[in-house]
Amino acid sequence: MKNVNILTSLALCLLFSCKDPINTPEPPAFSDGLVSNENGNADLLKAVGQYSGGSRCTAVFVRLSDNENAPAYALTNGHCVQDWDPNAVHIDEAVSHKIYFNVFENTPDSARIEVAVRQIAYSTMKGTDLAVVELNATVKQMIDKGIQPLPIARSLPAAGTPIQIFGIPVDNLPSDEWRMRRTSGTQGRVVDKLLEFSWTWYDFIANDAPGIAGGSSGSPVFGSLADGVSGLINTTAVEGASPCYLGAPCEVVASGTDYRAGTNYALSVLAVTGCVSANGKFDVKAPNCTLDKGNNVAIEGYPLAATNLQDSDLSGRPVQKTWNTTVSGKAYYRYKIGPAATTAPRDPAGYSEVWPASKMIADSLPKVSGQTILAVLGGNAPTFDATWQQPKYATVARVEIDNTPPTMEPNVSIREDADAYSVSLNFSPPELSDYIYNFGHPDSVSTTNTKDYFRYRRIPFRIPKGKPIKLVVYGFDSAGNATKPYVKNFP
Ligand SMILES: [Ca+2]
Repeated sequence: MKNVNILTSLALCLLFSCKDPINTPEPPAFSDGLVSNENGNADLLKAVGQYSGGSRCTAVFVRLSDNENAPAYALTNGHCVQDWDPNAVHIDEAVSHKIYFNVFENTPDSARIEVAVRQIAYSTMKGTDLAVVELNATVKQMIDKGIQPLPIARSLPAAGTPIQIFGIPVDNLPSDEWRMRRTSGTQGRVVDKLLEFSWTWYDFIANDAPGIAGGSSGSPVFGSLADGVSGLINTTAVEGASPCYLGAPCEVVASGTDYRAGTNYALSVLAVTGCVSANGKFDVKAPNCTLDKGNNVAIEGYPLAATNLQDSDLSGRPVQKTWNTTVSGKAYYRYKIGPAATTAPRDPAGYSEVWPASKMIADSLPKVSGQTILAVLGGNAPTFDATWQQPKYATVARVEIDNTPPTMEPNVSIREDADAYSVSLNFSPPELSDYIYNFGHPDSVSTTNTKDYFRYRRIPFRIPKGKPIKLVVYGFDSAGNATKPYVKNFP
């Protein structure tokens, strides 16, 4: 009987390619650092490649179905493939990107396997940071190149359990070390709202793995390799000069925001599994697909940061005191506004009555420092119904109310030649995002009355030699708060 059973299961294996995970041997264990594939022991990691688009990222070839004639798909971050619009959803857009697979420590550049990206099947930075890219190859053609797809996990690793991450960091590394590295750590808590730059992300998972750097974006996160890809690394808190700005993601907490230096964040990819059609193609309209389908209003007019304690800033420009936001793309909308800590765009409670899109959102911006959120739902029916953009997919704008002076002083470079001093003013957003300056005879240049000052246009200006000259410079943060004056007397 036993022999018959073995024969039967072998026959089944031939028919079904033995894809049952129960029959999959546990993959080998790897150590942190560069991954070598000398004996083919890391062959299953050929599916992790370097994404080459506008920037360098990591991508992973995943199995969406058992149909080997279907297109091959890889997952990476939205920010690796698209513009940085915080509310756009991109579907089926052609690009000229590529992915290099087979990038191990011992693999020469000539042995990398280059596969073109046929199109962005799906990409968004709205609520998450996910791209599904369709490769210019079928699953079978990838397998014929020696690259097997990795499964998508059925659940996230539990908080507190070990995770491992495979990716190709490039920052501060010579190009001959742009090779796959493993890092490991512990699956952390799920963060309800994570903020960075203009983005608002939900349910990202924190982790503590070291070595995440530029190029790691899109790196797959695994509990065990056999379980498959559970998430993708998208950001890390390393450049913490200004929390919640670019490179410094911050978590929304009851008291405001919390910047946790050294923490990485990953998005879940579990939802991708529901977005596959019967023929194995990725399909955001598939009945079980919960990804944002882009049935959304567009909004514009709000600033990234603001302070409205006065009517104008030191340079004389009027201060934006309201949301000043126009809504387009749908005939009607509902909205809500409030502090990030207490405003949940995905919660249906608290949205306004229905307004026509012709009406601008002109509510006052708050005066109190902190992150404030505007969430908008749009629809073409005059009353809110199932055809509308649902709260789960609300369009979100975020403004940082910042009432504090820049944390940096004006950054002034002066070069001297035979006739003049050449002055350039150096930017460091968001703390030094704008400058005004004036110079002239020391008695004629006021440090306090700035109405005659010039806005710096990123072109160095020249101060002639030979007479006493006073130079005054003010810097501004992105909200418009001014530094103390920088004053220099020449010669
Ligand atoms: Ca400030």
